[in-house]
Amino acid sequence: MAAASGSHSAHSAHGSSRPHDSLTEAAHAVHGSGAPVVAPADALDDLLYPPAPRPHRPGRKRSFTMVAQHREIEIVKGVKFDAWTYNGTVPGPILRVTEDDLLSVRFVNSTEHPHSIHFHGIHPADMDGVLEPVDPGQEFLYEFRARPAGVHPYHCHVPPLREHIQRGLYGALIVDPKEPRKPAQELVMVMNGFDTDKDGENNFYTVNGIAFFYAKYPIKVKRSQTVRIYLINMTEFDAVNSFHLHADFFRYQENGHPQNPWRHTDNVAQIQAERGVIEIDFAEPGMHMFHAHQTEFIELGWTGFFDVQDA
Ligand SMILES: [Cu+2]
Repeated sequence: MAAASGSHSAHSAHGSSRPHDSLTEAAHAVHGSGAPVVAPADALDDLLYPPAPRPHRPGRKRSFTMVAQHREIEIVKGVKFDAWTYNGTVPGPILRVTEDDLLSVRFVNSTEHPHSIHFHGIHPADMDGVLEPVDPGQEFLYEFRARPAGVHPYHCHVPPLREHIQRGLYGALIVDPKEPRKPAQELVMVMNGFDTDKDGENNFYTVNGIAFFYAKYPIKVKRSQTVRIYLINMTEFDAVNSFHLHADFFRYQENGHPQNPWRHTDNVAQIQAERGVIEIDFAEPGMHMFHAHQTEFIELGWTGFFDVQDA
C-alpha cells in the first residue's frame, strides 16, 4: 500500500504527468534543495517553539481558549487539505502548563459537527472529553489539575474517531515537572499524516503540518546547549511512526515522565498517541538529517535537518 500511494502522491504533489520526473523532484526534496514548500521560514514557529516553562506554583490557574474550526490548509505546494482544526492549525496549539496548575480550557465548537477535547493524563472522568461531545455552536469548560508531568497529546474523541483525528484535531500538551528540567533549546514535534485523496491511506507525512518544511528550512541549534524535543505521534492509518537522527545519538524518556528512565539510541518508534522527550547533546557541528525510519515516509514529506552551529 505504501509503495502505491507513494508514487501516486509524488505525482500529484508536483502536478507532473511524468512519474519519473516527480520522483526525481521528491529525491531533491529529501535533501532540501527542491522541497516544494510554499510557506515562509517562520510559518511553523508557534508549533515548533514552546512557550517558556513556569516555576511550580500549586493552584495557579492557566486559561486557554480552543476553537474547533474547519480550514483549508496547504500540505505541500499545490496540495490542499480540508482540515478540522483547533484554532486554525494542524496540529493545534502547544499548551504548556506546570504540574499542579489548574488547567482551564474553554472549548468552543465553531463547526457543523460535534467535537470534544480528550486530554491524556490524570483527571476526573467527566473532564475526559469522551462522554460529553460538544454540539455545533456550543462550548464546554475543561478544568482539572494538570498531571502527571510529561508531554501528552490532546485530541478530539467523537466517533468516528479515525475521521476526527485524521482531519487534524490533535496537538501537544506539555506539563512541566515540579523540579524543572535543565535549560535547553526546546522544540515540539508532532508527527502526522494527511490523506489528501480520501482513500483511507496517507499521501503525505509531516512534522508540525507542512511536508518537507524542515528540509527546506533546517532548524538552527547551538551545539553548546542540549536540544530537547517533545515528540508525539498522531499519525492515523499507519500503525507506527518514528524519529531517526543522523550522525549522533540521543536520550529518550517515555512520556517525558520524570520517573521514567532514559535510554540511548538514534531511532525511536511510536504508536499513535505515544510520546516522549528526546535530548540531544550534539557531538559535532554541521547539517544533521532527521526523518522517519519508515523510509517511504521520507519522500512523502517527513524529513528535515538540524543546522548545528558552534557559535
Ligand atoms: Cu471531532
